[in-house]
Amino acid sequence: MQPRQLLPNLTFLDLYPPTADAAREVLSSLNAATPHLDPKYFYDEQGSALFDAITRTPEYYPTRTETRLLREHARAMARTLDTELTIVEPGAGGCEKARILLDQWQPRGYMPLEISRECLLDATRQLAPQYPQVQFQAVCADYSQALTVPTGHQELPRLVFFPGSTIGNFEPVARRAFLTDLRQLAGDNGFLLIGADLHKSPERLHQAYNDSAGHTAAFNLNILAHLNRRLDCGFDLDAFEHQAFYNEQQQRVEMHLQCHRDQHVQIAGESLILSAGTRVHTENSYKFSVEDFSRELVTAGFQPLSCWLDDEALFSVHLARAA
Ligand code: AVJ
Repeated sequence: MQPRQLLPNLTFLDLYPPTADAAREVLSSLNAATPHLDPKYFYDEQGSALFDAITRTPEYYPTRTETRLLREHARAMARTLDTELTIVEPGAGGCEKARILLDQWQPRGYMPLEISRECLLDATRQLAPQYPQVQFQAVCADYSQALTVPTGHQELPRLVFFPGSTIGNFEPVARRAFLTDLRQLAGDNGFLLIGADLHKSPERLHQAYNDSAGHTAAFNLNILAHLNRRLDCGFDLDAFEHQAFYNEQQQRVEMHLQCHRDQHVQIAGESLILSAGTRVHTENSYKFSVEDFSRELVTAGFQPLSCWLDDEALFSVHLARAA
């Protein structure tokens, strides 16, 4: 597939995952011993808007804390990097955080990878004219399936940007593999700038994932609404209830959808029954210590360069280079 030229400095490559693949994946995860859904299915246009609403609640500290860290330290980061580069961002969403780096770094290129085609197109069509000196290569893709990106000739060093503590969505074994994939993506002369949410009181975490306006609940339920829209499954959203809690032993926040009424749904041409009392696990959000996370970066082939925390030590941003 060839990239399309949308603007003088914006190309678009559509690798949107085939619907049949999504249907089979959803069917098998709902049929598993622990019924679950991959959190990537949160993010259609509606889900991205709901996540945005979450980030503006007083309870949800990660986004605003990380944004502040990036704003305050972007210049120091640029000095440490001391090279021209291309930013590659898996799961870029609306590219809000990249804007901070675009403003303060003047990179030569920016390549967002995003599963929601609408978000990606809206964001890059807006951004590209505002940064005419940056080459934008938008790629619509499920980065959890294949973390490979188009390469040009005479490439500049890449900085892989993975903010938001999305790394916390991965189970420990998968996380290790994914960080190694990010190391591959960065290349031997590349860098990684990554956000990791930190351990804190269970009360604070509970509030962040149970905001009083109900945006997190709506976000969680939207995973079913999205699957209805995309795959015509026939979930009755009223039969499900949002649950989020801190699992101390696993050091993660868990989100679930508790089913209160028998559900007959259709996926990939098959019927599936979710009986009352079934709980569908929709997300894990692991929390870290700076020391543990730095060690994980080393294990994945990175050399940590710097790490920035806010005053309350709520959130961490790590800069590393390929070792
Ligand atoms: C996108 C994974 C960083 O775990 O905090 C927010 C998603 N889920 N509220 C997180 C989320 C519920 C978020 N990440």
